[in-house]
Amino acid sequence: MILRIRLCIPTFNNPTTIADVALDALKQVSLPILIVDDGSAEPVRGLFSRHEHSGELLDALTEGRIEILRFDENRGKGLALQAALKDSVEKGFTHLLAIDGDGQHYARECQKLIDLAKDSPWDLIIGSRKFHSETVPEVSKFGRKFSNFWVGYQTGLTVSDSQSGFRLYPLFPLQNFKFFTKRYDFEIEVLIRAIWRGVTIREVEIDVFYPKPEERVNILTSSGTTFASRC
Ligand SMILES: Nc1nc2c(ncn2[C@@H]2O[C@H](COP(=O)(O)OP(=O)(O)O)[C@@H](O)[C@H]2O)c(=O)[nH]1
Ligand SMILES: [Mg+2]
Repeated sequence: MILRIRLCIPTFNNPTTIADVALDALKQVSLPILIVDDGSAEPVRGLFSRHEHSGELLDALTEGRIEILRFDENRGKGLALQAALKDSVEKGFTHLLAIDGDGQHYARECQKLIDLAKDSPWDLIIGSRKFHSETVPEVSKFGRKFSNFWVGYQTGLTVSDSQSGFRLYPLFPLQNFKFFTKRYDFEIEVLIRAIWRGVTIREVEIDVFYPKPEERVNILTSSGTTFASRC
């Protein structure tokens, strides 16, 4: 199968990181990029114009290497990803590779998931975050265990990082799914539904960075968060 992969960066209020994440993605992966700007207080386009590498970022926008889908009001990460999945199916992509906009994910790690997809194009691939660093909050470790348990309970399968937002979604097997969740809970729902439909889940370990607390999306401002560990 010829893979047509699109990189997706869902973002909500990541003013200090989103332009750098986009620049890093431009350098590290030669994939078209879709940023879903979910009602961020400062629109991503404006942040691009003010960035020290604004020329590079604005050229990428003009040339279509980066597209921005902007919602005027925050709708939730789950709905943002669902919009990206739908739009990508319509545009003929075969896969959506999602990474976070808060600088926690390194674009250079994308290649590991892409390499796996070449051999397993129908599988959903998770970048399983290495959680060895001291900076990983205990609450995140607990949240991951809790949601892994929940996925195991629903499916009988063991997944080591069911909360990771670093994922390669195969579009064909997922395209007719109906989802009920809108926020972070979507990432659990899509996993469970995919497993129920017989999609194989693969995981590959990735390095992650834990930014300073003030650069993370605050769970109190990103309303409706399911797991308190999402910080
Ligand atoms: N589009 C969109 N993205 C969101 C929303 N909430 C969080 N995100 C993005 O999802 C990514 C992960 O969010 P974060 O709170 O850092 O979760 P964690 O790192 O997995 O604990 C970041 O890029 C956020 O900007 C939202 O409501 N809409
Ligand atoms: Mg984060």
